[in-house]
Amino acid sequence: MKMNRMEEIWMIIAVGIIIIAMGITGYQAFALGMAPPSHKEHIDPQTVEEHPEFSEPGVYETGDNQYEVIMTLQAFQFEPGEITVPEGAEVTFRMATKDVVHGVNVPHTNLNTMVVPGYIQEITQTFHEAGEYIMVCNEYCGVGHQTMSATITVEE
Ligand SMILES: [Cu+2]
Repeated sequence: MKMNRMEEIWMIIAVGIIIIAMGITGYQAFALGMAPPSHKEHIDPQTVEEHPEFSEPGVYETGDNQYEVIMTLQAFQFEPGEITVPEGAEVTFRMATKDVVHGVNVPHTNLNTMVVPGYIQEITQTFHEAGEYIMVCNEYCGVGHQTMSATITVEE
């Protein structure tokens, strides 16, 4: 097969890029041990209320300015719907949904995640500024989706 010189050069470059990319991915996976999350906590979405951890949703102080919010989600509410924590608090949200996939987003923070039936979702956020934050569901979950929200009050 007769090939144009430029074609040959670009083919070598393209194959080279693929080999480099595979090399980087392989190095990250095997040498650095990077992988998708593997420690997943399971929960039966139909018996969330009977689960020892999720039977009493609420805000719990777990340490020095550390809080844990045990939260259940269902169409179309977050429970607890009102969360109050002091300024600078490190808040770990542990969440489980009782029905469909819901989203959890607090605008102007990095708190943004999905809560998928069957899994416990955990996300930690430190609230540095006092004020009132709104938590919204950003994963369409049904006809009342737009009313699904909670408030987080960060006190000075
Ligand atoms: Cu929702």
